Amino acid sequence: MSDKTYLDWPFFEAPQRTLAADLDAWASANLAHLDHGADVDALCRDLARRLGGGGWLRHCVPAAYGGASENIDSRSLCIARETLARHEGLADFVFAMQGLGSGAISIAGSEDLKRRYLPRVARGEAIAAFALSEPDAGSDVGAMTTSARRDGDHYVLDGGKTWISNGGIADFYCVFARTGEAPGARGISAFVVDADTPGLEVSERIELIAPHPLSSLRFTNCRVRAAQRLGESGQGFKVAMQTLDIFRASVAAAALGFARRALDEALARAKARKMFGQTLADFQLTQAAIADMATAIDSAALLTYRAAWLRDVKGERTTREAAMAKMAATESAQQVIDRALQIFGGLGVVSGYPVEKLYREIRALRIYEGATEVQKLIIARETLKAS
Ligand code: COS
Repeated sequence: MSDKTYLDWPFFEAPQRTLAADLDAWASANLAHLDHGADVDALCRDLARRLGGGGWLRHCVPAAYGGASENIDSRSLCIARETLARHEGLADFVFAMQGLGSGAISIAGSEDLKRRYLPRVARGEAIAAFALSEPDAGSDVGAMTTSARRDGDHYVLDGGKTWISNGGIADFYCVFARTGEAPGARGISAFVVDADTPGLEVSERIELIAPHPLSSLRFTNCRVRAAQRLGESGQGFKVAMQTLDIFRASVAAAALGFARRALDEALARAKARKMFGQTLADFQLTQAAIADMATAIDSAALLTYRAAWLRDVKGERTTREAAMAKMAATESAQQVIDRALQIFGGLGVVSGYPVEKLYREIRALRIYEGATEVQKLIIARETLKAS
């Protein structure tokens, strides 16, 4: 039984507590026996439909466009991701991408774009993707070279994107490209590009240690209507950063869900495993590990829900707090899962055991949506700025 006492913390109100209980029950009933041998793309499409059918994806978009609350509620996003990650990492991935992939539309889209895309995202009928990174512009977003040249009432996109989650199964991509108003971060704009737009192709499929759809994209003379632009031209970098400010805290929540599952598995194992005439849990060395794991989890939870609460309730920009949560929660979850695996001994590295899967699943979270090193940069900048 996973620790739920954190739900009593003052960060939450009734809707988040209800969401935690209802989604936990739904996940127990619906995600227990996912066939990981099946085609991962088909599995993700199916999960999007089921998460949409269950009403859970409504937490990824604002209420006016089929969402659950007036503005995207960070605490609900975090509760949903934590709960899904604790049950099934792939379901968390699908949920997260519907939010991240459509976040730029919620933040900066015209009324027409919001109406055309967001309700379908919330129902799981349209799969979303966020196309920011390039081979030479991952951490340094301002170095991107994919270009969008204005041509009458169209833009013409040329270049390449990589590390694009949902690449290949997405129905649309929020693409960031250089429109050249200024060098670096100040000359970028954002666009919604439908997957079937001529000139857009999936150029490479990338296989991962914890499989999910991931691809590189190629844009060749790809004509996109100017009305598909998100926000003002030249403001794309800020739209990307605002989107990441929301979703980075939710990455922390996903790490928290993985860590909680690892602790649950480790506790059950430590209590059941007999050796030297007692159980593994009776050894002080095991207890020291459990103490470290439990404390790391609560520390990560406090940072995560502080960031979410600040954004929802105080309406503050949470660049620093989201970066702290993302860094601390992903780094400590890696250690918690490693400790859990150690408690399982040899079984921990056997394919198919939950801790083995968690060990593969957690690693990417320390890299994507801003590696730990980038989070440090952000935290230091914001701290220096405030001093
Ligand atoms: N919200 C709103 N505006 C922001 C912002 C935020 N969180 N962060 C930066 N900006 C604004 C700045 O205020 C600045 O505005 P002005 O032009 O008005 O001065 C502008 O954006 C440029 O910001 P900055 O100078 O800080 O840009 P840098 O190129 O130095 O980039 C980092 C800074 C490293 C923080 C940024 O590139 C980053 O977050 N990189 C990681 C990206 C990432 O997560 N990649 C993974 C891809 S997603 S899977």
